[in-house]
Amino acid sequence: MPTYTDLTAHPAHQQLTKSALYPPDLRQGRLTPHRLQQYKTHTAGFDLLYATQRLDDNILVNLQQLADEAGIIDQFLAMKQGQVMNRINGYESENRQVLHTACRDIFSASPLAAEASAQAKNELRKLQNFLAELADGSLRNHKGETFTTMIQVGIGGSDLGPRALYHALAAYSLPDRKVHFIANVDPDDAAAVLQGIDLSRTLVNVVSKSGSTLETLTNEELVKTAFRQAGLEPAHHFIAVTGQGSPMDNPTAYLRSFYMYDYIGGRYSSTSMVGGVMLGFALGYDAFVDILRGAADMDTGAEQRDIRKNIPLLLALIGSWNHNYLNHETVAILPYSQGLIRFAAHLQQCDMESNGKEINRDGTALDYQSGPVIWGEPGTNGQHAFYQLIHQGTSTVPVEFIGFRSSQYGQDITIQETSSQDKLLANLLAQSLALATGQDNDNPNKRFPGNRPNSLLIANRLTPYTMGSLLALYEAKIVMQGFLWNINSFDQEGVQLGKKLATQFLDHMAAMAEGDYDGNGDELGWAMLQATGIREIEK
Ligand code: G6Q
Repeated sequence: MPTYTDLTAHPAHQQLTKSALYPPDLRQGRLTPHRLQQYKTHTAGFDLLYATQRLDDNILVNLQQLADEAGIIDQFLAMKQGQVMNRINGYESENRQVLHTACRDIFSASPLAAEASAQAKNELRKLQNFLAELADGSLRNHKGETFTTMIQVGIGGSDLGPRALYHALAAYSLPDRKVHFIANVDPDDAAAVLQGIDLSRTLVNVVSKSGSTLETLTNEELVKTAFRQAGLEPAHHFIAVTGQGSPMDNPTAYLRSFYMYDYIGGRYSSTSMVGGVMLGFALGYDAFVDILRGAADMDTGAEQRDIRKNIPLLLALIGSWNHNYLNHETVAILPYSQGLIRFAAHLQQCDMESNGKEINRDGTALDYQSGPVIWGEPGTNGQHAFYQLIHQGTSTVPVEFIGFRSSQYGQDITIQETSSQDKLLANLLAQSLALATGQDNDNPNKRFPGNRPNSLLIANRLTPYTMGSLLALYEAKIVMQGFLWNINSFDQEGVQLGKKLATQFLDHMAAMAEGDYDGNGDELGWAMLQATGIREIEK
């Protein structure tokens, strides 16, 4: 049973605090070819180059000690084996297991959480049958035509990860298959998607673990209305992915129903049926299994105790070094891959909803920083936008670059002896070096301070396998940081207050619509409605 200790109570913390007074300087020749070779590791298809971090061997030894003292790997294994980790000791909490890894622990004869993996395999069989029916034509619309389009309706964890993966892998889509997403309760989101779609050849995949999310239920109704107006029966087009026993767990109302289980958190659910149904439709069953295989390999690699052989663990520790010891507040995730256009948005949720916590697992206030602010956009676009601040701004932004040696489509052009992919990669390498080494100049305006920490994750190509691996890499990094910070990375109480107040505003609006106006009891709320001009109130 792992012990839960605050970061500041570990002996290695004292060492790291001292080392942070004089962190290694990356300028003036310190970044050597030898260092580039030495500070490099490999896990499940990815190389991590970290020579451009402000680290040395001594600090790496201390980070290893920190990982050992915090029992990060023991906790990671306990999580994978099904220990109840989603809890705050002594207080009411979700009190659940955390078993997203079981969704892909399906390739070994002895999975770490056998029951959860068996449930995952069962859902996979259902998915395989469903996709086979679509492929062999036994499942068609009322006119005997195949389904070509899917709309996924869901929000938060039921949207961001699956959407990021779809964009990442759209290059491998089956012919004549397209997916659209509706998440926002803003009616313009649905209206824009519904424009120009042939609903008769469309499946709607409604994804909600709770089956009670306001945005998703509202959008489901909105899209059902569009189907009815087109003379189509929603039950012949709508699919549900939901929790067992949820209000949406009603197989007769849907063409097909799939389950996700309560031990899988929304933001960790992309490899469950939350992502599986849509990705299987778009890419085919085998490609979805490849995603799972990549994730499973990374999950296994993440069990390695030597931080220099475990990318997620090393990234988690480097992240803590930059955040807790060098005091950098944010992390930019900058993929040099157009496919990863939504990946930073997914990580924003996965990381910030997991590790944006101010109490430890006993409910005591932390006296150190937990999760950093995460943000990012694909390069090279970002270079023409916000990189100015990263190079010369007054805040230091640690960067995690991601790149691939080959493009996905392989459609390229050679101009002046180099391909577009070469140009992309040249920019990626240039940014990493420029941030680390900087450049002196007598003109202060042209001076680059350098010493800006960054690392580079690189794989051969963005495929279903490497996408699964990359997803699992970040999922593991995030939970490992949570273990290190002694926080519960698996709940999200911080979103509740906003939901409660939104319900209160909706009650006021409904009351006004019925002429049942009563400004008493919520003076601030009524004043907000009035001040913003959303509702005029005469008192
Ligand atoms: C993720 C969160 C949250 C959740 C959405 C959608 O970890 O729990 O983003 O995924 O609120 O919830 P439902 O899937 O229940 O609709």
